[in-house]
Amino acid sequence: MEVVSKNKSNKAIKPTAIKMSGADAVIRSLIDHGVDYIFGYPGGANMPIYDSVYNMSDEITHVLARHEQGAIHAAEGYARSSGRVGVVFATSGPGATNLITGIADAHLDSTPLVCITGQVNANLLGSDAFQETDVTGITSPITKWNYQLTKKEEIVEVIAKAFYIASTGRPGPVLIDISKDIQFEEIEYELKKHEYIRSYVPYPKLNIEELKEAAELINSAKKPMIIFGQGVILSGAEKQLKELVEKADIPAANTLLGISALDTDHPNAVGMVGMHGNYAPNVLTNSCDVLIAIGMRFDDRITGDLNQYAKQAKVIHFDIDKSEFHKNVKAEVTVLGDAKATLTNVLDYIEKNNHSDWKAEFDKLEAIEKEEIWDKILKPSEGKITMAEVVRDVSKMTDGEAVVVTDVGQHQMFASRYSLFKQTKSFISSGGLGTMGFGLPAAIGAKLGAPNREVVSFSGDGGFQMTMQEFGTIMEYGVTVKQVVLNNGYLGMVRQWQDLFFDKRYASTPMMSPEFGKIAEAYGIEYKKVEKREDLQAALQEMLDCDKSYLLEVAVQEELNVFPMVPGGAAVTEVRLK
Ligand SMILES: Cc1ncc(C[n+]2csc(CCOP(=O)(O)OP(=O)(O)O)c2C)c(N)n1
Repeated sequence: MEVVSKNKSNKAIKPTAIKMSGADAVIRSLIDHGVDYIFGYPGGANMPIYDSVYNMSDEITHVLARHEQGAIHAAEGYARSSGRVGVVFATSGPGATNLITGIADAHLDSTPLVCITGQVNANLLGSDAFQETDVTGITSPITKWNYQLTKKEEIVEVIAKAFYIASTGRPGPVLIDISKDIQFEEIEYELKKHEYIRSYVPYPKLNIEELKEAAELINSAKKPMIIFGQGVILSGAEKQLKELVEKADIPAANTLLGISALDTDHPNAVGMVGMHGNYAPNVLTNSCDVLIAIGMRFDDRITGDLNQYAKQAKVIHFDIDKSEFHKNVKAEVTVLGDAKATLTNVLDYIEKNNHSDWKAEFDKLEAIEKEEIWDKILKPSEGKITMAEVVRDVSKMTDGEAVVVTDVGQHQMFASRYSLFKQTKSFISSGGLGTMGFGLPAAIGAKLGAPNREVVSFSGDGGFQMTMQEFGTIMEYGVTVKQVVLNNGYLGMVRQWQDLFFDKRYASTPMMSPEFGKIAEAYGIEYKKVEKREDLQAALQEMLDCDKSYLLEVAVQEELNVFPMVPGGAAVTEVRLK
């Protein structure tokens, strides 16, 4: 059975006034907000809502995950590949607390989610009732907004508000906790669009002075450098970024989540900044005269030691969230607004320029990185297969068109460094929270959010074992995900740190795995294991050609480290090549 979107509401909101139960109103609202998939898990406190899903199952599809964490990562993957809001259901108590990791993940990565949890009857609140947890209390620091619904009249409006808040401005997760009693009660359903909340200004008015100041600095810069983040993708500003990069001829580096906003092979693309980013953009962050940050937040994995970060540069910070300004890095000029709007408007003031000498400095350092690192891991003449080879081969074989999903660890860094991209929204990874177990469920959601694209998910043997039960979801819904497990027999990234900073004392990082082939077989998923380099390409081709889900296990070099590396707390110029 292949799962396809059933919601024919055409994403338009249709006002209707009709009597129905609170639970029916929840589902009707979702349908009218254009939701086609709900990822979730039922239980006592959301049973009426599930009964309504059953009623309206010809208009909306519920995807039953095998764990609420799987459901929420799937919703995140869906949101990231489709650019729409992901929707998750969980029951009260353990159902709700199982969502926490995913909510925190979505919060740090600005992923729009509407999470709907069931809650005990309103009259039992505060009595330590069965499966009662204070989920709005627990999630208040990790949601953009949350609300406990105990009044039936508020259901429709609060859901509309949730979609509005989750998807506008800087997106993020919201949570609505609905007491069970009002799910049964009858209400008058009439959907209204929510487009205004007092003191919430998701799209601030552009300030022309800021734009002019930014343009002036960019025009006069001799060594400008752009660092772009996921803000570009979230606002759909890829075209404007490219225009800016080309018109002013500026070298442009990406953060981990900025990957794929600009084609990897663009002549001005200089790779990734940060702990395992590329040598040139890391080192030259401390040589540029103007640093233009677009939709990124100067995370500590990007900056290393802030006291030694870009001190020589005048910083221009484009962001939609003004609390990001001067938070970590002091900016000379701040430009508040949605990246698409600010970049479109700043372009009017940007002069054509040429920075070939400056770009040549990047080329020089890139050549050093390639010689020191790339050749050894992309074309090794001996030893076991490397993670980098697998990632690069998949990119070549999919012509850079696949959606690459990763889990967390060394393979994530190899995937981010060696994948090639030609399309936006093509790299889905847990950035801010670094959540192991994210990969497989996120890949399921990513496929449902972008059904016409090939989705290839890379995991390590450790992270894969955290959520591999989601093979059950694949089995049930026939979602096609190509899952590659890069098996090094270790919790590789932690082992790398033990190697470099703990005298190779491998405490609890060697890890046994089950026979993955048997796991795959149990779920009816195709499987192959590759151990020899000469078999790799054929195995990858077989996986990519397969029209069903596939698990490919690759036995990779056990103790290979990811370089370059800016050690934690070091300056970006202290980036190590070995
Ligand atoms: C939920 C969670 N627990 C622990 C960690 C710490 N951690 C980061 S990477 C890593 C090792 C990952 O090992 P594996 O999944 O085998 O991938 P590899 O690094 O070998 O590619 C660990 C334990 C984490 N990021 N997330």
